[in-house]
Amino acid sequence: MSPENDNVAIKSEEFNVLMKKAVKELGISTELIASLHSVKLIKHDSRPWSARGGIIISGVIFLALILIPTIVYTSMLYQLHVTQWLLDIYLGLTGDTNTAHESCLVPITEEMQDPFRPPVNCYECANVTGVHRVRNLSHEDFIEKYAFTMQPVVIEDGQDGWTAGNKFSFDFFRQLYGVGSEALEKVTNACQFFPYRTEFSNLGEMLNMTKERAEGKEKPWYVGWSNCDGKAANTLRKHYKFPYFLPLSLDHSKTDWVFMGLPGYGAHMHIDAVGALSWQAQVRGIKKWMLESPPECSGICMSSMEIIVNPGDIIVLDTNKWFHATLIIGNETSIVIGSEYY
Ligand SMILES: O=C(O)CCC(=O)C(=O)O
Repeated sequence: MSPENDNVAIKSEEFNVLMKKAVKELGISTELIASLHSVKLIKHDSRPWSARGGIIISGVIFLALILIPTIVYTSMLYQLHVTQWLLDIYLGLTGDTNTAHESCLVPITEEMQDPFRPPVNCYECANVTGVHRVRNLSHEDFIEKYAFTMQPVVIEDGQDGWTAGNKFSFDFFRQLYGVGSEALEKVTNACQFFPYRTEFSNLGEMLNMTKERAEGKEKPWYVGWSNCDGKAANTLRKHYKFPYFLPLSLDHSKTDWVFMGLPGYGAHMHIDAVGALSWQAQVRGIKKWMLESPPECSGICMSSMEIIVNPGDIIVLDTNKWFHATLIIGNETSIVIGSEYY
């Protein structure tokens, strides 16, 4: 027993002796004594700490340690997080309607996403036996067979008529996002940057690497970034067209993604939680994609498959349902531009 509880026990013993005396010697009934205001106060004060403040303190501890983290964590996982509401309020006040480039105030890490993503409906991949390679893909076929299915497809004539293959290079991007330019400032402050295994913390640092390193003579590098700058987007779009097989009736993200890096490197195995499907145009270099079906589809879907994507190809796949990793093969620096649709 604690000293406080000892004290309480002694006091209530003394109190009981007094009560008995009053009943026996003065003839007062126990009900009358119990109804006295001062007795009520004494009884109240003599309750142990745990009975007085315990419930409130336990409640506070429960809220602080269990309930609040659970709500915040769960809401972050489903990207309906409080920060998103704050962001919406902010966007409403500022009149900015393009939310596609806004990043969450609390970053959601892959470790948090993977174990809590919604499970895949394995019927969607049960019939997938490999990657389709097609040409002349009509809007109707794209919608019916690929747009929202788990069937990955490479559209081999996807970049016909584009000049990006001749224009995009490390130097092209270094000029597009020149030191001190508005485009670089916007991309640094408002877009996403994936350093993968490099030490770069933003696009500016990456584009500032030495010529030797850019050419693969020093440390390796592979990075990705989203372009949410309007002027830079206009320049990029001079060299690539909206993929011909994508119907305009779908919702298309205004944000472009660029992935660039040296042979031998790529993205580690992961699954996305972006709620959109993506297309990636392999502008330069050759990229191998390794796909794995999610563990809940083991025995139902092909466990893994590989796809080689060549310059001129566009790959479409649901990166929210397939675990995926990439590896640049061949000798050339890989440059990819892509975007998302809903
Ligand atoms: O293109 C890559 O190397 C990685 C792309 C990727 O992981 C993604 O789009 O989620």
